[in-house]
Formats: sequence, C-alpha cells, structure tokens
Amino acid sequence: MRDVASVEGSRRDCMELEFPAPISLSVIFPAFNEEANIRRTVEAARMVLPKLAQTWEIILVNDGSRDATTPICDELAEQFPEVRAIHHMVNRGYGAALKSGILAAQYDYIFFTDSDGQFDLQELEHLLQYASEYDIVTGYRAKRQDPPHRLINAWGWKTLVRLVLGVRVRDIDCAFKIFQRSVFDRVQIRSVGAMVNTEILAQANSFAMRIHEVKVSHYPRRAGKSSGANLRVIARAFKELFRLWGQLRNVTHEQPGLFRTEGLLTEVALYRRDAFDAAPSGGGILARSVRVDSDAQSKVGSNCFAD
Ligand SMILES: Nc1nc2c(ncn2[C@@H]2O[C@H](COP(=O)(O)OP(=O)(O)O)[C@@H](O)[C@H]2O)c(=O)[nH]1
Ligand SMILES: [Mg+2]
Repeated sequence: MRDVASVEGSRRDCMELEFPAPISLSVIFPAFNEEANIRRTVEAARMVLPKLAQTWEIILVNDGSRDATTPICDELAEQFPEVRAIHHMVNRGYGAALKSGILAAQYDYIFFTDSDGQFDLQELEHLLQYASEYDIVTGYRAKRQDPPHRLINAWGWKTLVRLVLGVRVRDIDCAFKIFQRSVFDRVQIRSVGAMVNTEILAQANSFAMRIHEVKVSHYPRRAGKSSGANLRVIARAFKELFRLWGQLRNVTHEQPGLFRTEGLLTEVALYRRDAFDAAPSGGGILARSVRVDSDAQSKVGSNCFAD
C-alpha cells in the first residue's frame, strides 16, 4: 500500500504543468513613485514570463507619480511590444490603479504584483499550477520583510477582517495574486485604496469562489520609499471596512462585476479607442501608452495602506 506522502507526491506530480503553459496572461504592476525600481522589475518580468505563459502582456499603471516613473513607463512601453502603460494624471490610490489595470487587461488570467521588486516573479510558476482549478490563487508571504509595527498591524487587520467579513486567508494584502478573468464578471472594485484586496476576497467569499493559497518569498525593498501606514491611513481603512461590511450584506448573486458594469465601459472604451487611433490600419493594436485624467475616483484614494 502506498503511504500518504507518496500519494500526496503523485497528486502534486499530476498537477505539474508544462511551461510555458498554453494560457494567456495579463500582468499588472501598479506603480507610485517607483523610478528606482520599475525598469528593473519590468526587465526581470520579461525574462520570466515567456517561460511561464504562451501569450502575455505587462500593464504598468502609473498612479500619478511625481518622480520620473512617468517617462520611464513610456520608454518601457515604447521599447517592448508586450508592455503598455496607463497613466493616472493624479494619484488615485492602489485600488483605483489595480482597477484600471484589470479593465485594460486583455487575457484570460490576470495577475498583479508590486513594482518595487519585493516579490520574485519566478514564483508565479507555483501559483500557475493551481490557476485553472481555482478562481483565485493568492500568495502568502512566508517571512514578511517589513518592520515589526507593520506585522502587528497586519495581524490585527487580518483578525478584524476575519471577524467582520469572514475572509479567512493567511495574508490578505499579499500583492501576488492570480485571477481567472471570469472572477471580474461578478466581482466589483469600489475601494480606491489598499482595501481592494479585502474587497475582492470578501466578494469572492460571498460567491463561494474557489481560493487557493501558495507560500511565496518576500524581499526587502531595494530602493524608494514604502507608502507605509500612518494614523490617518489606518482611520480611513477602518472607515472603508465598515462601508464594505454594509455593502457586502447587500451582495446578490446577480451583481454585475467589473467587466459587466455599464458605467465603466466608458473607461474600457477609452483604452480601446485610443488604441484604434494608434493603429495605422484602424484596429487591432492597443495603445502603448494611455493617459487617464477623468474619473469620479480622482483624488479620493491616495495612499491607503491598511497595514
Ligand atoms: N497605484 C498606487 N500604487 C501605489 C501607491 N502607493 C504605493 N503603490 C504601489 O504599491 C506597491 C506597494 O507599495 P509599497 O509602498 O511598497 O507598500 P508595502 O510593500 O506594503 O510597503 C508598489 O508597487 C507601489 O509602487 C498609490 O498611492 N497608488
Ligand atoms: Mg513594497
């Protein structure tokens, strides 16, 4: 009789994928004042992604940066055909940036991570093993490289979110998540700040979506500044949490998600229309670089990191 370990081993073997997997993948990098990191992050991603997915794109969402992130993103989009840049003309917040990236994503799987190089994109391979089987595969940081007060905040936040919203994942805000595109046919994004992770997972929970967690590495920031927590930010996160609690009680199974919301189609159209204008033949190629300056969310979000 085979022991448990070997059964487990063979089960894992069956899940091993051939790489590059026959999938299409959109990779989103939200960036705020990342002049010192963004080029290195994109260049590293360009090395890794061809090994992981047959078709892929990189979407840089520059969220009103005040340093040289804007020209660097444009240069990258100019230089590499798989890279596109979306620029918010003002800083709208992490959630708003993620939403812009997701709306612009063309492919079947949507992945996001940070632009500052604190994660290792090669570990996306571990998430991809589960991506077809689960609606969401989310990383959890094995050893989070943040100061002690951030770890305490994160623990408190996790406990609160668990109690209030019933979200039971180890590392809610881990910026290493992959979604099946269909998730956003039902899931909405209304948070403009870092509450976005909680918001997505809480809705996924209400819809009984399948979520899997995978351990990932986390490295110290090499350059630039972290938009860490301050009292104002924490107060705002609490406010958003209670608003979300109210909204989540009203989530219905018919709720249209991000990809199905009429109002937002204007924003999607913006990306596509620019794209068509940019294509000599009048269609087919998406814009390399898009500037977005009108949105109800403008200025509301700014840096809203809960932990
Ligand atoms: N869109 C957007 N992204 C931000 C903002 N602040 C930080 N980021 C990005 O979010 C990611 C994580 O930010 P970081 O400050 O490193 O947070 P930490 O890793 O939790 O300390 C990085 O890619 C930042 O560039 C913001 O206001 N808007
Ligand atoms: Mg960081």
